[in-house]
Amino acid sequence: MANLKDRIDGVRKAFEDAALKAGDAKSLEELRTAFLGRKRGHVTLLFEELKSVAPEEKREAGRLVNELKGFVSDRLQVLEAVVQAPVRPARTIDMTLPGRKRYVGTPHPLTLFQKEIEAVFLGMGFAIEEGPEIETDYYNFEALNFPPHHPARDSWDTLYIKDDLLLRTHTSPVQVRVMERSKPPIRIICPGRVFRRETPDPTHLPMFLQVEGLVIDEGITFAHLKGTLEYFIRALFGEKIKVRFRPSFFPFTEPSAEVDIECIVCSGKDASCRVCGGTGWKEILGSGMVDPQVLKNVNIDPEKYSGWAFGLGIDRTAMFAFGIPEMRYFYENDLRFLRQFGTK
Ligand code: FA5
Repeated sequence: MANLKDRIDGVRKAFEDAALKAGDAKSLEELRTAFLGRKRGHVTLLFEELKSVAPEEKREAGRLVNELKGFVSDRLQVLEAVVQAPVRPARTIDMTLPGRKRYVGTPHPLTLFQKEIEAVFLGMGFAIEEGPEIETDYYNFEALNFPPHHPARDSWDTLYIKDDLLLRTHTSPVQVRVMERSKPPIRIICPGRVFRRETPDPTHLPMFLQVEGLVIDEGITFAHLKGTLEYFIRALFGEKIKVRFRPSFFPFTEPSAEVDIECIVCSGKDASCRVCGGTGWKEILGSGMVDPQVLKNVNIDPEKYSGWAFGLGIDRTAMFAFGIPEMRYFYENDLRFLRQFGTK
């Protein structure tokens, strides 16, 4: 019996060593045959040996050999299940998939458009000037020929900070500041933000951008104003754009004209167009010959010098240039809108 016990331990050890090396279905099959094979399996042969064990030890010897057989079968079953398990595919990279796009910031469409405007005027020899957004009553109104309580002030619904201090309602105060500190010839544009008490709609905002233009020199006439503005509008919109000059009134220019361009949203075909109101035209700027009184206010001799000025709404003009029916889009900061402009 002691001899058989050693043989059982030896077979078990041999099986465990061999099992460590069996890594595929074929070697496991060979292992099963070597240990449990019907004729010459090591465990099977142990059952043969039971015949020669003394009768009183047979029961215990049989239990030990059966236990070994159970151990070998169970272990083989586990190992076979492991090698048959489906192999997970290795992680691969599909080089044909498009890459993930990282969006970088782009200039705001109004900034892009302002730069376009500036480029046209820089090309004509104009300089760029800036002025404060908080202005005094003098620069926003009085120096521009709006005496206190003048009814023309009502056309600009003004946001006051204190009695004499306000948010500028237009960029025209910058022309006064420039004329005060420089001598003619003057050829400038002044882009900037302006503020009015307005209810927003597709073509009106309470805060918007204007660009002011001013030319002062000897012999300047309305023909220069008309030629320059027509050239500028065609540079922005192309040769075919329809432009019209319409008589108007500003206290600081005489004569004055507003400039309309054809409604790019409906081309005059929609009687209920929310942009042009069905007229087919939309005003984009005010202009005129600088009133001699304004020149006197800044000590420029109106007998010697004359000049013209204009003030254009950048947002409203950009709306037409980009074919957008609604100016409020510019300020809603919706990335789906903003990403359509500039480099993507
Ligand atoms: C003026 O502001 C004058 N300072 C323009 C001027 C300058 C005339 C120099 C003569 C000489 P007006 O209020 O019309 O004018 O505004 C000029 C332009 O600003 C308009 O043609 C329009 O394009 C734009 N604009 C006016 N109000 C709004 C608004 N609420 N929202 C957006 N754009 C506006």
